[in-house]
Amino acid sequence: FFNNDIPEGLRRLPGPKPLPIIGNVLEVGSKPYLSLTEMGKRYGHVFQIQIGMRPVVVLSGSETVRQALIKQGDDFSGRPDLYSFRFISNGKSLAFSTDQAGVWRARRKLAYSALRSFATLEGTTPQYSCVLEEHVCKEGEYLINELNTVMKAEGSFDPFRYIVVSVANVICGMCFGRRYGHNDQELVSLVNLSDEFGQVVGSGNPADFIPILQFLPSASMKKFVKINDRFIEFVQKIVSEHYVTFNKDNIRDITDSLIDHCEDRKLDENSNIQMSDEKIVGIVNDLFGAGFDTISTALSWSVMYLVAYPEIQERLYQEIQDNVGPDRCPLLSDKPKLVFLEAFILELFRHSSFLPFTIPHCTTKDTSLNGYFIPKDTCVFINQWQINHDPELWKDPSVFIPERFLSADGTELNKLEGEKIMVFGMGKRRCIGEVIARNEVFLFLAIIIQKLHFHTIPGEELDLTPEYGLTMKHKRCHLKASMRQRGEL
Ligand code: HEM
Ligand code: HJJ
Repeated sequence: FFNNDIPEGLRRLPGPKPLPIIGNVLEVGSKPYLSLTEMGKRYGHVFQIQIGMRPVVVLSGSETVRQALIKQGDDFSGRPDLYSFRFISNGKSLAFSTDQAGVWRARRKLAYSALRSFATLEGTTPQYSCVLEEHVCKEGEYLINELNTVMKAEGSFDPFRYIVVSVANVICGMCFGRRYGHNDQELVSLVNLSDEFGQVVGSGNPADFIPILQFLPSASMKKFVKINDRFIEFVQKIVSEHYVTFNKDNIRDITDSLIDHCEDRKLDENSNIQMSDEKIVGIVNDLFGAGFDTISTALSWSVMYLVAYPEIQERLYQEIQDNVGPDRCPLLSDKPKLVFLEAFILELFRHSSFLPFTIPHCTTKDTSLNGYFIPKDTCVFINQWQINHDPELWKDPSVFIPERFLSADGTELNKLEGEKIMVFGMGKRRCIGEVIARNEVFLFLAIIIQKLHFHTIPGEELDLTPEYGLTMKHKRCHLKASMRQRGEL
């Protein structure tokens, strides 16, 4: 008997019947990207479930999602007030907070311009096209040496454990102007907690929707609060050091540039956007968190796929041998030639869909979609996994085939096919790190495939089942790697 008032000409949202108190929690289960994809087949591309007492609209289908996030972008650009989001950056995160449109837009612009200056633009070393390239080439070399050392000492390694440190160092370089050793416990222990972070913030966590669960003791929630506290403490310490050594005439990194903007804002008397220094400098939390968590997940999955498909790994190696050779570091300017690597990355994004849902959205006003009424402040899940596995869009969607993104003769990338994939969201809330992410994944992969050959421990099975979360990870495992001999094959 809730909201019986549907405006004339609009229909009530379809969806499964909710149980009292828990709603549809049981049907959603532990793999929402699969259960909500199944429900979409029955109820269509716009349907409603109830998590606890709270209605949630689930969107799938490329056209429907495009309509909502692009054509009706403003209506769907909010974030819901979810319990777990309150602990991220003390509730002041750019990506997860319920900031009003004006404040969010101003912060997003600051984040963009900071990333541009310290990733995309040219740095001080002329041999590199941008700061990002410089960081990745340096960290790539450290990573190869580290893996070589660990292989000699232990005979196998946990790929995520080392990749995440290298990736964190790239974003640390841009955000904080510093790097950490592969055995620095302060960094290693922090970035190795990201699986538990993602499991709590993943779309559909019952504790976000059912208030009584927030009062019951929960081991994962307790851990989540602790992870966020550690994260805040880690960043805050570096930020404080930056304030002490800050010099307006020498902006060293993203943290400095955000500190500098706090001054700008005070000078700008016409500005009608009220923002605390904390909300400005706090942007660096999001950039650092997003910068290490997403890319390390993408690269760790890549290595798993290389091991699962040895013939693909050989073809990638051969392509690098033929177009870059064994001696120099692969660069972004090699991208047009390394089409199979590009196709591999696209298929990795599509097949793994390791970011199965965007961050939850929220309607900012009463609206409608495909003729269904959606009230203001409704939580909206966007099912990216469904789009990437939709049989209407893809032939054999469950099979890993990089060639689907190449021309028939295998020499050209089919860009249009690649644009059907959805992993960075779209519209007003789309990822602001997309270009950096695509370039960083490309460069790291080219560098490690050029130097290393990855394989399983003989007799051990490879498990490619994802564990559900905001970013889905594979189970931790051990692999082997050997150095490619110069001129091998
Ligand atoms: C938001 C994907 C890397 C910064 C998002 C969203 C997705 C996404 C799906 C949410 C969109 C929505 O809610 O509709 C990815 C993927 C990455 C990646 C797949 C890597 C492969 C990065 C990097 C950065 C970054 C490297 C920054 C250094 C952000 C920020 C937001 C965001 C700040 C929040 C935007 C907002 O709420 O307005 N990303 N991302 N991401 N991403 Fe990324
Ligand atoms: C984190 C892992 C974190 C933040 C942010 C503030 C900002 C993944 C998607 C988009 C990227 C947007 C952001 C992701 C979250 C992490 C991540 C972790 C603490 C954080 C869809 O990034 O272990 O701690 O604090």
